[in-house]
Amino acid sequence: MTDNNKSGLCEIKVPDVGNVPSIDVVEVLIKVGDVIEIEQTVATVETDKASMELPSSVAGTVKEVFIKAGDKVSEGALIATVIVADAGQGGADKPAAPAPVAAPPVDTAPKAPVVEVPAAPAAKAVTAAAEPVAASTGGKAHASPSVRLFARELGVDIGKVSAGSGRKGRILKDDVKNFVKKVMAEGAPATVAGIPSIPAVDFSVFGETEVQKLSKIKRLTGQNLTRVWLNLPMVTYHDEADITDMEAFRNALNAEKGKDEVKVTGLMFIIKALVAGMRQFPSFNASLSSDGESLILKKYFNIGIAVDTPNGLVVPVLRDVDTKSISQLAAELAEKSAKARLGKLMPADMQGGCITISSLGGIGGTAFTPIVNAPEVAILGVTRAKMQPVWNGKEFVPRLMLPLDLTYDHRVIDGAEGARFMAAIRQNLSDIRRLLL
Ligand code: CAO
Repeated sequence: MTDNNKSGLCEIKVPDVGNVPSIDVVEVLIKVGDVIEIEQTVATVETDKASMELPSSVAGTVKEVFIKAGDKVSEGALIATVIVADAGQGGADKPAAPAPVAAPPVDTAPKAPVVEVPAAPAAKAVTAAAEPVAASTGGKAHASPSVRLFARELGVDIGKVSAGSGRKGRILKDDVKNFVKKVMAEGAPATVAGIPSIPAVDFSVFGETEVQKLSKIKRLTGQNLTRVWLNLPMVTYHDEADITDMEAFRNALNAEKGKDEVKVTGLMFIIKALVAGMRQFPSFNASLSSDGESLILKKYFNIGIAVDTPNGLVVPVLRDVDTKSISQLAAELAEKSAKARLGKLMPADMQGGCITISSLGGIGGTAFTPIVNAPEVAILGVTRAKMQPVWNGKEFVPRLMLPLDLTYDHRVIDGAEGARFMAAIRQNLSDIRRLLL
């Protein structure tokens, strides 16, 4: 590996790091024109077993660099050429050092014969390298591979850790820890997609507190909702449907039912009105392909129903609702929501939905903005119906009005299409004879 020459141009090469066929270059710490010292780290590399730094055994000016972060190299690969700066410093006391000669200026030495210098006679394995490592901007930072690895594990760009407290300004683990503490105290930038996280607050300073673990459902729902919120440009459109006649029919229907039979709620009619709307506007019964290039239209009608349970929100799916009667749907939802509240739903019970309905009508409300249950493209929110005076052209008449909230993925649905879809649902509910069409 080492080959002395009087010219002053030295080649730094990858040394033998233990008969490893492929070595990953993690960082290159020198660039053309840098003046480097003996033992200065020129690159950090990793094998599947260890991370190590490759120090230079010559001092001088870097003429050319042949590797970059992310490269895969092997023993003997050329790292850089260096014009030796000082005849007395060329590593005369090191076996790998070139014969000391005065270094010519950088731009006058291109043809000089070269001396080969193994980069890391002193390279030492410091830690197991388990994960692929992103290229860092910390090329100038003076730190050992273990400290660099520690910083990477914490997501810290070591180049930003300014003052190293070690010898000659070397960055130590404590410097990285102190940097993290400082950033946290200043308001912690960059977590999800570069969005600043909410700073941690010690609430006990203000009064008594109690820590309660979130249920698994709540944690998973939270992750999913955050993902949807960050990925989908959503619009919520509000409208009201006159359900006076529908309600009269529903009451009559329930009056006919025996006391053990499941009562029909307005939700069953909403499901039917929604499905009729999806038939008319197929882009609502669709999902965007993962590359965002096409729309996958569904020919089946499965409706997810958000169910409130003691452990959090779950969404059982009623399948092929277009083929089922109102009474069948009522019985099926009663069974699935009971299962949901007992925590007995199976994953298959919650898969395959086309659109979700989130009904808060049994609780109250005038409007809300539900979040789309992606990869579905829309969700219909429902709040409490109430009697209102409605102008019929001649007089105000009391009508039962149902507030509806449609949130849709604006990448798939245009505003006008959303309004037309909602109008269709409103008409279907206001005159349920339309559901026969
Ligand atoms: N306006 C007025 N009354 C309503 C109504 C509305 N929009 N919706 C329901 N009601 C009435 C029902 O008719 C019923 O009255 P009676 O007891 O007199 O018959 C009562 O409120 C309770 O209804 P319900 O909520 O039990 O039944 P449902 O079929 O309407 O809803 C279910 C079933 C499972 C959707 C509901 O129980 C539920 O869990 N809702 C919460 C959903 C949720 O948490 N969504 C938020 C998700 S965040 O996006």
